[in-house]
Amino acid sequence: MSTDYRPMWKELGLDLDAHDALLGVLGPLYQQTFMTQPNRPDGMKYFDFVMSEVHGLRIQELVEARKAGRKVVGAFCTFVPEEIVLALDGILVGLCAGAEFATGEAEKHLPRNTCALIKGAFGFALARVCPYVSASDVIVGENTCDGKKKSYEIFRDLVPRLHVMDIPQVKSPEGRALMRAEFARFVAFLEQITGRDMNVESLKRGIAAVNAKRAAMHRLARLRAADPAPISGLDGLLMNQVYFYDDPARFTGSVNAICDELEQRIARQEGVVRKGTPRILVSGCPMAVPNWKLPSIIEGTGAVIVGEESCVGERGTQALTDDTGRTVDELLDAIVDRYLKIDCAIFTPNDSRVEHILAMAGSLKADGVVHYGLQFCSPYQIEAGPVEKRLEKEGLPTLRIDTDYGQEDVGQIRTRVEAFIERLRG
Ligand code: BJ8
Repeated sequence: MSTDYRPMWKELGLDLDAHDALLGVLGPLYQQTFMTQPNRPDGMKYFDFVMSEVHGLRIQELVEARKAGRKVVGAFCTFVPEEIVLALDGILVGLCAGAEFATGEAEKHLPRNTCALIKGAFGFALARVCPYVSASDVIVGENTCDGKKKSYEIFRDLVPRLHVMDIPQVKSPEGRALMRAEFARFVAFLEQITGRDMNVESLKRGIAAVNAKRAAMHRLARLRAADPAPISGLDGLLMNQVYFYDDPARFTGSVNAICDELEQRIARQEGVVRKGTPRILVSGCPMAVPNWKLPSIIEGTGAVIVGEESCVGERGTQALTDDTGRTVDELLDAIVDRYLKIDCAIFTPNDSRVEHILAMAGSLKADGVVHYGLQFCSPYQIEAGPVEKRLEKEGLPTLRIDTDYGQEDVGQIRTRVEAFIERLRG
């Protein structure tokens, strides 16, 4: 970052010393994880720039947008409908929580056996190091897993404004009705804080912007099916992570520019690894910035990740919203139908998730699946057993890794991943 953003961070109420400490870790980690990769597509320079300015230029844009009267909505979950936020001229940003920070402080509010994602969210808010939390006019929580649901009762006191959305746990007609009512309540809430009314045109514009973003990610996913892989899994994950921060139109353009480049690479049979390199599909809990631990280990062993069955990945981007409705009600119905397709492990039963993993593994020509569970995440850790059984039954080797954001188990995970890759090679 060449500009001095300290006055802006101070105005946002950040603890400048703690924030310096955070950036002092993130910068070198990014350099070491991403910039040492060979033969990256040229278009990744844009994403490197976004990441270098993730607490700078992007925050400045949000601050300026707020001055111009727009509202910034922070969210922790892919169930928060961006179409609606955009339709009311808001900006949706993901609140990452992909690292440990001020864990001791977080554990004063939460039991130690809470997943790292929730503890990370608390740590960032308590230590005042996240400019996205500070720049949000409202944060949306969602009643998904028990950990999140109960922790929002405490989180409410740590942030200026929290709106909690109830999310069904069963994909039944009643579950759908609940989601429909909650999305309507979200519309009313946003209309009240933005002072705007949603109409067919604005909602169609919101749907078009988000669909374009998703379609670009679908194009990227199709290109990642090529062998040799034209882009690394780390870079693919990075694009999925930036999805949650960047301006939607600019992001869409940048992903499509990389896809143009990848198409040329594929035509030349050029890859980031050799043809025949073991191909891994990662499945499970979301990996938010700067959670690059497991992908770094996997790709460090000489395999390549070709897809992410994750909310920071294809679970989050998988279906487009039908935009053919002629009234706000019809369009809202279509939004609900789209979000109800998300196969998060909070649903019971959640059979469509394993079908989606199998479909992804088939289309991406994955040789094996690494299932990633965050410790103390009951939904994904419990679902991992039946998922593994089914994938193995279908002939898809599967490795289950349960971990957190700490570095203590890196050596042990590397040994297990190496043995798994050997199994795939065999
Ligand atoms: S739609 S996956 S983003 S809820 S890791 S906090 S589930 S204990 S993140 Fe998620 Fe929405 Fe579902 Fe996606 Fe709880 Fe598990 Fe922690 Fe988790």
